Amino acid sequence: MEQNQNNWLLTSWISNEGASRIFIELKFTLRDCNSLPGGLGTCKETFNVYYFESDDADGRNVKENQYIKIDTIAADESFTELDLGDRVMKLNTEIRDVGPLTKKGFYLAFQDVGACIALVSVRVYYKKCPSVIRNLALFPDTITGADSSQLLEVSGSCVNHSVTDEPPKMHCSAEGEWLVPIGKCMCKAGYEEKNSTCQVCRPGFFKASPQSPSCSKCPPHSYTHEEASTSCLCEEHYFRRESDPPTMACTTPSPISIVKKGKIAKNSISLSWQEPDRPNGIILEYEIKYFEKDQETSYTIIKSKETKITVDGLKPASTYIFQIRARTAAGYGGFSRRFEFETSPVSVAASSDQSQIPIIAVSVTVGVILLAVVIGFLLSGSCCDHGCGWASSLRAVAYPSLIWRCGYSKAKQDPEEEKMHFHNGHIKLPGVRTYIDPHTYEDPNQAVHEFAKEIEASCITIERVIGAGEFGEVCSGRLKLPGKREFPVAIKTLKVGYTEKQRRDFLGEASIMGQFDHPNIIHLEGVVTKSKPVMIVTEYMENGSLDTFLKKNDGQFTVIQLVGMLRGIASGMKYLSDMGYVHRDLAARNILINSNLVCKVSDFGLSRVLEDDPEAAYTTRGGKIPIRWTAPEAIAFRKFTSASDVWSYGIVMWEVVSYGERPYWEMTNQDVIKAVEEGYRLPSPMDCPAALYQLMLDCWQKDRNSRPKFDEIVSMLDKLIRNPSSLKTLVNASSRVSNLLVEHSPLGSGAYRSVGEWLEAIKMGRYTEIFMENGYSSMDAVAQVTLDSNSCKGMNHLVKGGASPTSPCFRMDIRLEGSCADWRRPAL
Ligand code: Q7M
Repeated sequence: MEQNQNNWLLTSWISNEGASRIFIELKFTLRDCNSLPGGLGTCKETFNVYYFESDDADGRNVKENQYIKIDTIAADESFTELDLGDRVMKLNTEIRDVGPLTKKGFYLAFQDVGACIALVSVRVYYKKCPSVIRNLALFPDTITGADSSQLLEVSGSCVNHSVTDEPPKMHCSAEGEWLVPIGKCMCKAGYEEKNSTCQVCRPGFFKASPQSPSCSKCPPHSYTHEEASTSCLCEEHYFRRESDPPTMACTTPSPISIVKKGKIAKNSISLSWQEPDRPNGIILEYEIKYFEKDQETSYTIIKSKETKITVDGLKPASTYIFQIRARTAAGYGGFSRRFEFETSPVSVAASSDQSQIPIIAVSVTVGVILLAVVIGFLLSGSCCDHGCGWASSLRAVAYPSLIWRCGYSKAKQDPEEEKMHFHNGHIKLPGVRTYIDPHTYEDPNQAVHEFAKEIEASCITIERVIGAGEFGEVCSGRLKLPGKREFPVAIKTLKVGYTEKQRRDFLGEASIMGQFDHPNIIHLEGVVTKSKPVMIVTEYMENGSLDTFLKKNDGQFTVIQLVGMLRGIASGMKYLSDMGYVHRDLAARNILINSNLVCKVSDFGLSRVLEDDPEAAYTTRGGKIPIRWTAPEAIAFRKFTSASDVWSYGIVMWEVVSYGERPYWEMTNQDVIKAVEEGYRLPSPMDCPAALYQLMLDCWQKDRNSRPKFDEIVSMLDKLIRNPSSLKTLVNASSRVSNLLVEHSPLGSGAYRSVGEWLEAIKMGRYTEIFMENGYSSMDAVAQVTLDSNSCKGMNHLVKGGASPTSPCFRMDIRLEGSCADWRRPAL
């Protein structure tokens, strides 16, 4: 109410953060002078706003007259006493801007010359064009210009994996809006635009140049396993000209189009053909495939370096189909169409073709030699006695190169031509289907595609990680193949960043598994090699590995169920041994079991070396062997055969019947080797049918030839299943000492005068004190020992009725039989 009011309110220093135009928004209330009794004359309805620029907070003490006035602010709305009574406040909002600013900051000041005013808020701000990606170029946060009509030109930078020939530009208006974009960036080759970023082309897709709009699927007969591909590689036997664009499909060389017959005899046909007109490189050789008409599953392939050949060894008066293809450095071209020629009839040939006689003579001689060699193999048991058993001698017959090494000369054949016989795509050996070591393939990729189906990654849904394999994660998931029902699968993946060797080893496993087709062998569904990650897909086994499963379900199965599992494993092993495949790491941990309790032989570890098998121990020669499961001859001199697999099978039987107990418990590998060598064997598991334990002992015969064969084991188990009462007889409890190694080659009955002497003899002298403390001071007392399997559960320790619960648990490796005098020499 006083005259000449001059009240100032000053803000603290405000940084302008680089902006040259700032905005001030004021919110205030103001009392209507008319509503003030007697206020007229002194009362004001406006106030003033000033600013003062300074680079720092020192400007605080400058005089009021140095402040620059921004404006006088009047209220749009004032309020009266009446409004006050209603508690209504009329809030005014006014915005002013100031610029261009030239210093780092400023003060604001408010001057009141007699108004009834309440300044509710002051908001100070500037405007910017926010960072944005437009046309694949990134434009940064840009503070608007000082002038209210100014447009700022801003350069953008191309986002990751994009390029441009004209740097993109845009304009930032004073209001903070982006205007008028010029120029653009494009995703570089191998990348495509998605959501304003450049995304890598997935394996199987490519983008050849920045100008192409998006990644495209590899054209027919080409592939890429890499991300960010700018082109696709041609599949084997397919080519693309240097001058062809990468969008063009790969094609085979133009196949041989004309095949002419030359001389025809009753056993032979001469053929000639023309080199293809666009051979795609120098032709290295031709492959001639032929078979008797309507017997396509059984064909022969011969090779020739020339454009002609005489095919002999044919049947008289028979029609043959011929197809020829060329091979260049880049691979094989497609086969020609089929050409049909007929040999001449016998009568004509016999009279007119005298020249056939020496051929017949040679053929007969060769046949006899062949027979002799085969018989020789059978008698000697092996052709190359240095570790390649019967299976490889069979293989030797199939592979001409091996035949040479084994001292068997090929039948009359042009050295330029090699002849191979096939049946259903496999090398033909009458009546035997043999396992082919994928290492015999020069090109491991060929091996894997020979034995394993390629699965498209899009058919697979990965659901969960269920474990870690040597090359990457093992997952469970589902497979939906076209025209088939979806079903669960296990998926082994090859981790990213693998080496070429790791990929080869990883897929080598699929080349092995893919050769097997048996209900008790883990079934390979296929492989994913054309995209990443590379995967091996097998059927899914709900219950995982057998050892863990049995431990989890201790004592839960009937004897028949256990024998059923063993029967399955034996049947799978019979199949593998028939195929000539030696497993080398048969153990319960390598058996998978599904929800129907069907057991399937598999191999979790590496297929060849057992480096990653936790059970594998180094032998003196540096190899790695799972000692507890391995036959003595395989440990001693690496004689791995189906007979050594039978030994391991016996150990698996023991593991199964004892629900996953560890063979030889915590004995060291060295002690195991020694004990087994001295003739001791695992004792019968608890409640084990005598017939099963007998079968185990048979499998553990030192002489490998005396061990049963897998087919005999299968028949034996079948017999037991058919006649369940045969399983009722359990191994006599008194003769069964769960933790003892049983001596099977009697070493004479030792008579010991004292407990100490006996314990020394069995290398358990360190336990003498414990025996004494627990009252076993005489051999008679020891003879009274009874087994109490509950006292030291799981460890199978020998405990006498009176042993105190605090007495240490220990193992006593002896055989208890009748009186003290009868005891055999204790083993360990
Ligand atoms: F057939 C044989 F035994 F002769 C043979 C098999 C020879 C050579 C190699 C192989 N390979 C082989 O068995 N591979 C293999 C693939 C998948 C082994 C195990 C699996 N596998 C499953 N099928 C698993 C599974 C599983 C399942 N649950 O169905 N591996 C696992 C796993 N589950 C690894 C860790 C954890 C869980």
